Amino acid sequence: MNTGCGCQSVVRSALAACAILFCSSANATAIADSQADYSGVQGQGGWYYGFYEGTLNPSGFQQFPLFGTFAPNVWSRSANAPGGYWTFINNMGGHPSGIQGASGRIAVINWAVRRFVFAAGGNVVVTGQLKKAQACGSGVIGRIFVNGAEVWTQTIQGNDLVGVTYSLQLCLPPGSIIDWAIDPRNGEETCDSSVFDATLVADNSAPCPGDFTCDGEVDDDDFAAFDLAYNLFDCADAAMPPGCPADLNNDGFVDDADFVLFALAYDALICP
Ligand SMILES: [Ca+2]
Ligand SMILES: [Ca+2]
Repeated sequence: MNTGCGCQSVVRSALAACAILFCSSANATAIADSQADYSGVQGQGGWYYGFYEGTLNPSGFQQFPLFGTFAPNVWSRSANAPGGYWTFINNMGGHPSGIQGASGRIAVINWAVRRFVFAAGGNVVVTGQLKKAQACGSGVIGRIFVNGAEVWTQTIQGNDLVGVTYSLQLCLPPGSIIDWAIDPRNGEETCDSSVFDATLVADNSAPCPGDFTCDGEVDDDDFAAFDLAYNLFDCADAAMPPGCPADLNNDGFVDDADFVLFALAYDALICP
């Protein structure tokens, strides 16, 4: 990014001060939690449950038709029986399908997918874990896609019950789609039950917190978003966008102190 302009230095200083004085001590505001929000209703809380087949990327996403049929509180394509699919998603993670057709299941590659549609958008930190739920098999590959692009991937060995954690700082335009996909790894589905979860938290200490639309500029569309939040004032207001992104100093309210920070960024226009 271009950082040659003096006014941008002022903005950076102001934002750095925010980070030191306020943001680091403020409570992070949760936007979504894959475990706490999990339900038997597609789209509830912005979450969807499904799989990829054929087109192994977000454009191939299909929703699961069944809840509670494979096992209690589990999304799936079929019952847990010969002639069905191994593919499922539960509250913790899921299971893909592969070409072994183990135990009489249909031999086809499915990546099991949990999807979050972030209607409001904004700066977020996404954290979670990926690990095996059974110590056997050839392992899985976890993949995270944001608006169609893969942003994170990790191979987990078959016996790895510890796995890895991840943390991604993202600026997500309104309506962004995040997918957490479990790939059976080389099409081999044996023992692929895995944990793959996620929590989204508002990140008001992001490099360009005034850019609510995440297009790299703080301009009129961001001003409109700020104005809406300023009129609502209280971050606890039910109408406030999740995470209260316009609360630039993280004190729980969108007021004149935030406007001062926003105006600096608006004057600079281009994100640092
Ligand atoms: Ca913008
Ligand atoms: Ca504030």
